[in-house]
Amino acid sequence: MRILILGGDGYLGWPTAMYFSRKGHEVMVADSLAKRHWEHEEGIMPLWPIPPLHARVRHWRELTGKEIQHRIGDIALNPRFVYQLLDEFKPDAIVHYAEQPSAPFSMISREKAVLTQQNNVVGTLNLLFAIKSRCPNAHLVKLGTMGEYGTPNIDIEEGFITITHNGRTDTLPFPKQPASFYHLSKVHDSHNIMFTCKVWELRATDLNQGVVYGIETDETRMNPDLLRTSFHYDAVFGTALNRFCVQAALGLPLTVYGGGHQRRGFLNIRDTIQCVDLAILTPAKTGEYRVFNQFTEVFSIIELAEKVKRAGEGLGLAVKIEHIENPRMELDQHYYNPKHTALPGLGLKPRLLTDEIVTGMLQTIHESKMHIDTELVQPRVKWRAE
Ligand code: USQ
Repeated sequence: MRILILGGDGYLGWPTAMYFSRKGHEVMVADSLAKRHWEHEEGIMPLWPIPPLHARVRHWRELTGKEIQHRIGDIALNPRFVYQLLDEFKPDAIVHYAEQPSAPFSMISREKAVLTQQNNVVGTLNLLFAIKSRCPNAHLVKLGTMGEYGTPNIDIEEGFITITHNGRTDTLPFPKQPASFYHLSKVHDSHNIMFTCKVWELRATDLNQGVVYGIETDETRMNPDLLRTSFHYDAVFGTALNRFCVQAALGLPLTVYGGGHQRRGFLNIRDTIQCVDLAILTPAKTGEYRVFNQFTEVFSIIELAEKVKRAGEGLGLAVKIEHIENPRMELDQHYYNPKHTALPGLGLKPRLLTDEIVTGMLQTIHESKMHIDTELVQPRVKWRAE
């Protein structure tokens, strides 16, 4: 297949590109490199330096003999770039990761909230128009988020819920209660994609993903120095488990926000790729908009921190858990029971979070602890201004 990966320079995009290339698909990646720019703006760096995209694809070619085509351009600011990509590459499937991915980043200021929504919503809208015009049969696989649903006091379905109201019944989009301007941008995307599947008969899969953790995939392991993915531990782009592992490796207290009873869906970065592969192998039908909840396990934040503490102590590290004031507005105690049967139904074999996985992450990070900038660890973005 011809697979176009938008956001192919990112934490998920680059490993996805290598995975599909290794499987023998024709792969093109496109990226605006905006994430690297935002990192510089915020004074943030991934734990390990990442070669430029040009060098990454060259290293991949030298190692495997396989070509990953790459284009630099901004799908939100430059609609022509999107049309050109589709004209030139004629993709069968488009994996769309090209979005600002951080909730805290979107809450820094008016400017960052606008940037997040412009980048994400307009980028996706440009893409939808370009697909309609150039390759209406291509399957759009779009990265959404579990955070679109929030934490309602009922079971969360996969995208849609059947409701009987005043004696009448309908299947409707599941209510959305996002908790940041970033999560809101994904909700707006979902509405736009669903609408275009209906009116233009596009075909799309919205992957409502949970929090991803992990350092490596089979492909990054082929040469970690040259092929590794961008791993963040800072309070803006870093996510819960990845951050806790870095904190433990460095002997810093684990930053559990509030009581830590908030529950979320989690998955290994290797399972993200497996899920995208499964979605591509069984595409949505013409005119179909389908939603898969993409995570493998639910944990509370304190459970995660305790796992890291246990694994750290097994390695002789002194790990302390600290409950710090929650910078976000979110429920601490809540019901959380999201369904996630669609992807296992397509054959997902989850790689669950074992103590061995946490230990492996801690060991790898510990070897590089001299690169960690402790200044980046404490949260500085608050949801509510002082
Ligand atoms: N948290 C802590 N301590 C930390 C970091 C986070 O207690 O040091 C808590 C947060 O308060 C939150 C939970 O952990 O309750 C998850 O936070 P996170 O920073 O790991 O992830 P989040 O901001 O929710 O966003 C991440 C990705 C985003 C993706 C989302 C899936 O950055 O791209 O869409 O996970 S979900 O969380 O299901 O919406």
